[in-house]
Amino acid sequence: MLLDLDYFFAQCEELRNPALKTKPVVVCVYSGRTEESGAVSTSNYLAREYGVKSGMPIFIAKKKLQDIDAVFLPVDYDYYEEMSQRIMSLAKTFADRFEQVGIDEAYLDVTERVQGDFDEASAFAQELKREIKEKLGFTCSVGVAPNKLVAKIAADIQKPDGLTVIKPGRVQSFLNPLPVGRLPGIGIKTREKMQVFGISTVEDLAEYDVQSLISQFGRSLGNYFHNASAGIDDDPVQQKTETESISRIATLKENTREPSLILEKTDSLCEDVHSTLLQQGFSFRTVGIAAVMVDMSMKSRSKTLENPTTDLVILKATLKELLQKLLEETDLKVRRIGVRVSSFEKEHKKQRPLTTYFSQEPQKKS
Ligand code: TTP
Ligand code: MG
Repeated sequence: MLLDLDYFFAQCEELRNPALKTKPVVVCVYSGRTEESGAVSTSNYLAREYGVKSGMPIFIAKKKLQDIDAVFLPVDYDYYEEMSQRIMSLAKTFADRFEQVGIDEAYLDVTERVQGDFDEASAFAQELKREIKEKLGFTCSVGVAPNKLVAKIAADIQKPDGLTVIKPGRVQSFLNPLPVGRLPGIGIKTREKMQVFGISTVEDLAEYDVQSLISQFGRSLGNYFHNASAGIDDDPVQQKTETESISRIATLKENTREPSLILEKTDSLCEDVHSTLLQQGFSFRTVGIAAVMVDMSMKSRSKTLENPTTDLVILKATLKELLQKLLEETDLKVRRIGVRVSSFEKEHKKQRPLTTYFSQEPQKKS
């Protein structure tokens, strides 16, 4: 199952102040440059009806909601994290294995609990949704499927307060009509490239020759696209150790897309992260990069290595590779850049609250 909270930051705000429920609510990351500069973090579904979207500049959202009794609020990460932790602790009790993948998102492996029965899984998901609503007041959307890839796509199909169950025999017919952009990892650039080859739906991609995909996108991506189009994914739900990740983020001297300037900063962030890793005796498997673009939108990429390592050279090289991919996905300049390592090998006893990537600077989770 993939569990995704609906309009999460805005729903947190509604819970704190129920009078907001009848109004468009827009949660904003103000950049501080001018009174209205910054971007929309998220909005409730009433605001979305007027065309407000995550990542949109605040002044545009204000224009769309001109003359409407709408509410604009600044982000309050600490409060959202507290809510997130409560929800995730409850959700965890529903899973054989539980993997949180964002402040409002988690995968639950429930195979053993429902003995592989999808009707049971569906009832179980309803029970999960009901408990989260009754005990904590939040609505969420859930996708139930044979694997993480399909569960994630299923959860996005029906929102808010949705439940979409895709049984094994229905995976291909479910995926076929969807635009390829629904597959994780297919962003605007890849979509445009695929369009040139006449690939616009998942079905088009599924029918495309795998060797041609490999020659266009490289072996690893080509194979991934091919498998994803058939709904194939064997990535297990990975229950993490309590120490989840170590990350650092910094603002660049100037907004830029020049890799060498950005790498100068990521290299020093890597060194910082690496020394913390060594102090704590961890090796890592997953490396992530995150960028805040000039319009305050966020982009991130991560890669899981075959084997755990503590090697700084590998860390820097992986970052370089991820940066390249991230820049390919956008034409915007980068404003802030962050580095994160996770999937640690060593157990650790202390538990600290989950922190979002961008809430503090510098930041670490340990
Ligand atoms: P999402 O789950 O992508 O969005 P959402 O929960 O607001 O809406 P949905 O009902 O479609 O799931 O992201 C979770 C939170 O992450 C979101 O509430 C705010 C934050 N966020 C940003 O700050 N910037 C962004 O560009 C996005 C997409 C999310
Ligand atoms: Mg959400």
